[in-house]
Parts: sequence; structure tokens; C-alpha cells
Amino acid sequence: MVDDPIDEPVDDDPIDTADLPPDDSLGDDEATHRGAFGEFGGSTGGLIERTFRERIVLVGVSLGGQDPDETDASLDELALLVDTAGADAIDRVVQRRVSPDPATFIGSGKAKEIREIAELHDADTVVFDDELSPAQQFNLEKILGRSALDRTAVILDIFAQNASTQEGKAQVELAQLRYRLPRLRGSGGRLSQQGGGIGTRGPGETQLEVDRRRLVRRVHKLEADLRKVQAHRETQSKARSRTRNHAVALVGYTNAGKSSILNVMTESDVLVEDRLFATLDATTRRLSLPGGENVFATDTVGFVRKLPHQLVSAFKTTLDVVRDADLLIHVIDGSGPDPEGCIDAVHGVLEEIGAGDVPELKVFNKSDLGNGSTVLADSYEGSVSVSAHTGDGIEELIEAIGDRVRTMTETADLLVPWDRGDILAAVHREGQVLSETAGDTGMSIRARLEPASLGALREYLVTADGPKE
Ligand SMILES: Nc1nc2c(ncn2[C@@H]2O[C@H](COP(=O)(O)OP(=O)(O)OP(=O)(O)O)[C@@H](O)[C@H]2O)c(=O)[nH]1
Ligand SMILES: [Mg+2]
Repeated sequence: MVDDPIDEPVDDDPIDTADLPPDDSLGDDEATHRGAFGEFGGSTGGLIERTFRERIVLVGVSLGGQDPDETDASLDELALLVDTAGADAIDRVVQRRVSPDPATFIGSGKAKEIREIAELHDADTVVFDDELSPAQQFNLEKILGRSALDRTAVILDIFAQNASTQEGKAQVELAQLRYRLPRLRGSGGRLSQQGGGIGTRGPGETQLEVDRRRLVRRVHKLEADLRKVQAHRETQSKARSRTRNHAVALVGYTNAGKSSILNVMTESDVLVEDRLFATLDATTRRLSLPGGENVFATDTVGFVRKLPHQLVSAFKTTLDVVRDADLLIHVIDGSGPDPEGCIDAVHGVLEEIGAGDVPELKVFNKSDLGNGSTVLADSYEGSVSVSAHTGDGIEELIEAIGDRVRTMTETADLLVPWDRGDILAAVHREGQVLSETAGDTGMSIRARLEPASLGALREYLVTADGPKE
């Protein structure tokens, strides 16, 4: 960055894909083009160097009347994110400002101060807790003489490391590309390893155009691929709704224990790790409830404060599961430092993905690590305290899920005459049959049905025992 010839602060330069000329320079190349990052972002595909542990200075800004404790908590989390990404946070700088500086976010005086701190520590990179515009990032790198990244870049980096399935990889790559595209011009050596073409004027501009076109094409390809996955998901979810099994989704802050809870509830072996964003792909398991009915339970990606919007939109297909669920099992680490802050952050993301109205059941996990979970469960009505490790409270949790699901359907007894095979089929299709007894005049069936189906079948009802047994 230091020897970059552009001295003037630059404006944001969002890419307008419509203006880009058609690209025929790629030819067959595209078919073998393995993600943009192998080419544009170095061999690891991440923004953070991993051949050694980078030394990182963190910068947080309390804007306006923001509580400094909040900034501090957010920086603690940023340190954890940096560590998960494989680097060491060695110092932190906190600044108070009324509003962000448009050119450098923190102001150029403060930036120079941070440069001195970074030099003192021999730091490789400065990571800002807030999202920097491409121009701010570019200008900061010039002043700091080293890479300036933001929280978004760090989270994207972790996601890139953790993605394992094709869909997960595609979603992460799409998010990374959307993040990188507007930053191509301002990017320094690390982001552009194409023979020094990027960031220089003259012939470099042409190279930049080529790079952009490639990335834009890649974005379109990924979007198309993900749309196909989404169409497939929709077919699956239609099939699911025909069987009338309810769907619950485990949501919550990253590392709260969602996968662990799914595992103990369904005796599965979904990956559990003491690291942020261990789960990126949705896994669905059948969960048998005490009343005999089944629900589909899906484990989902964890949330975090200031989750990058690029990721939220790229993970749309995964997160649709959450929006379409009948019930959310909101897992909270009851032993964590700020459970309430985590709850708020999760609610924020749920709103963002259109799942704000899905009913939720709060589950305070890790009750084996102190009484935090039980105290919290007492203060939130209808919530449960559990430990995925010891199994404490899991039975109660499953019962609570059963109770909540039961309020969504009604149990009814029906008598279906033998000559009405069509009605018999309809009961099976639309409801969950709990028992069937062959009688003289027809089949006696006890089934859970949604109010609409119940209405259509009322002719065959023997009793309907209301929403709860
Ligand atoms: N002490 C204790 N640790 C737990 C409990 N449940 C989960 N953990 C630990 O918490 C860490 C995270 O658990 P996961 O189940 O991977 O959490 P997650 O919510 O799925 O996390 P992400 O997928 O990364 O968002 C792991 O180290 C677990 O062993 C619990 O009840 N007690
Ligand atoms: Mg998980």
C-alpha cells in the first residue's frame, strides 16, 4: 500500500454491473475458474494471512451517545472473531466521535496516532469494529501503511474457512465477492496478486476492468446456482407441508450450543465445536415428541452482532428455513457475559430475514456452568433452562416443544366409513394420525389436524378435544 501512486482520497465507487461490456475474453477459462479467490485473494482465499499469525490492532468507535461499555463488549467479541480467524489481537484503541468521518471514519489525526501504535507493536493489520466504506478502507490503508479491515471482512474470512458443502461455499463466495467488488480499485497488494495491475493507473485500468468483469460473471453464476438450490428447497418444503409435520428451527447466537442441543434431542452427531460459526449449513433431523408426533428440527448458522448484510443476503436459502419454521427454538448461552445483548442481536437478524413474527421458545443452555441459565429461565416466561452437556432439562425442552406444537393443531377423533377411502387418505395426508382402530362401521382414527382440515372433516368428527389435551 505504501508505494501506491494514488494520493487523493477516493470516493466510493460501487460497481454498476449493467455498464460493464460483455466479456468474451474468458473463453473456456471460465469453466475451470475455481472461485475468484484463488486468483484474486491469494491461495488461502481469505483476507487474513494464515501462513503466520498476524498481529492485529483493534479499533472501536463510540458514536454519538453510544455507551462505551457497549463498544468495549463489541471489541471483546471482535477479538474473539480475530482469534477464530487465526490472528492475534495485540492492542485496542477506542475513540469517541459524534459521527463518522466520511473519508477515514476515525479522522486522519486519529489514523496517524493508530499508525504509531501499530508501528510500536509491529502490527500487520488494523481491524475496525465498524463497517468501512471502500473509500474509507482505501484512505486508511494509505495513512496506516498496512491493511485496514473491518468486522465484516473478518466474519467473511471465518465463514470462508468453515464452509464445507457446495452450497455453503457458494454462499460464502458470493458474500465475499459482493464485499470485494466495490473495493477492487482501492485494494492493495494483498487483494490483487495479478502482477501489480490493480491499483496502478494506465494499462492497470484495463486489467482492473477484466478483473471486475470476471468477478461480476462469477457473481451471476453463483446467484443462478443458488437460485436452483432454493427452487429445490421449495419443492422439499412443499413435500414437507403435505405430510403436515411441523418444522422447528434452532436459532441463536454463535457458540450458544444449538448443534449440541439438536444432537442430544435427536441423538445425532452434527458438528459441535468451541469456535464461532462452526455450523454454516442447515441440518434437519426428525424429532419424536412424547405425544407420538414428529417434528422436523433444523440446526442453523449462528448469528452475531453486526452480522454483515452481504452474508445475510447470500445465506438467504439457508435462512429461509428459519422464516418458514412454525416455531423457533432460540438457544441462548445462559453462562455468557451478556445473554440479553445476544438475544437482542438475534432478534435483530430475525427481523432482517423476515422471521420476526415466527413464535419462539427461549432455551437457556449451559446450566452446568453456573446458575445463569436457571435465573434467566425464571425471568422469561415459558422458557426452559437446559444443559446439552449433562442432559439436564432436555426432556422438559422436548415437552415444551410438544406443548407449543400442539397448540398449533388439534387432536380429533374421527369415524370414517369403510366406503370413504378418499376421506381416510385425506386424514393421513393432512393430519398426523396418532392411532387407528378398525370398527364395524368404519375406521376410528385419532389424529392431530390443523383447524382448516378439521373444518373440512367435521362431518366425520366424533369428538374434538380442543387445542390442548
Ligand atoms: N459447558 C457446556 N458447554 C456446552 C453446552 N452446550 C454446548 N457447549 C459447548 O459450547 C460450544 C459450542 O457448541 P455448539 O453446539 O457447536 O454451538 P452452536 O450454537 O451450534 O455454535 P455455531 O454453530 O458455531 O454457531 C462447544 O464447545 C460445546 O461443547 C453445555 O450445555 N454446557
Ligand atoms: Mg452449530
